[in-house]
Amino acid sequence: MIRPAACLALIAVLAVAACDGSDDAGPPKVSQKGKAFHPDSLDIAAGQTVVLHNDDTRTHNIRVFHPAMDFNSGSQKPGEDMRLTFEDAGTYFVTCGIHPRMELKVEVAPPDGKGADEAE
Ligand SMILES: [Cu+2]
Repeated sequence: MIRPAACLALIAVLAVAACDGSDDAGPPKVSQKGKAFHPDSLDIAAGQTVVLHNDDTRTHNIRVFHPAMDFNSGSQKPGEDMRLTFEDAGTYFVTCGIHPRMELKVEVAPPDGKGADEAE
C-alpha cells in the first residue's frame, strides 16, 4: 500500500528527472564509484562543464591528456567534486592517475550542433 504523500513525492522526483535533457538542468554529473566512472561515456556540447563526484572511499586523480586540454586534478578525496569544462569539440578520454582502468569517454559536439564532421 502506497500512501498518497509518498506517491506525490515520487511524481515530483520523476518530473524533475524528465527535465534532465535541457541546459537548465545544470551540468552533467558523473559518479566515480568502485574505481569506475558512471556513466563511462558522455555526449555534451562545447563549452559545457561536467561535474565528477568521487563517491568512492578512496582518492582519485582525474587526468585528461588532449591537445585542447591538459588537466591533472591532483588528489580528489572521497566526496569531492571536480569540474571539467570542455571548450573545444572532439573526443576526450578522462582517466584516473591512480586507477588506470578508469576511463570516461566524452564526446564534445560543436556548440551550435553544426559541422560535427569537422570536429575531429
Ligand atoms: Cu581513481
